[in-house]
Amino acid sequence: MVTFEVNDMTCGHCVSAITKAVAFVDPGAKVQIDLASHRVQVEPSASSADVLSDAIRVAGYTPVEVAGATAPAVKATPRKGCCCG
Ligand SMILES: [Cu+2]
Repeated sequence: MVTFEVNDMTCGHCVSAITKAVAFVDPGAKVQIDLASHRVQVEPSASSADVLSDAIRVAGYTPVEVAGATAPAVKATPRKGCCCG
């Protein structure tokens, strides 16, 4: 399990962009995103943390790898009216 903190991930659009970016480099990866805490957790199937980090960066975000973190079990509530992108 690789965990990133992505502080410029602000809405559902960002979540899907990051999900797609990860799926592009590693289609078999499991992605779990908690928007409220800006955490992206990936269970890679055929990639490394570096590859995933690059993919998120290329999608336009700034991932910071979090070592040994456990994301809280909080449900993400997308905010309305996000003006990102
Ligand atoms: Cu967004």
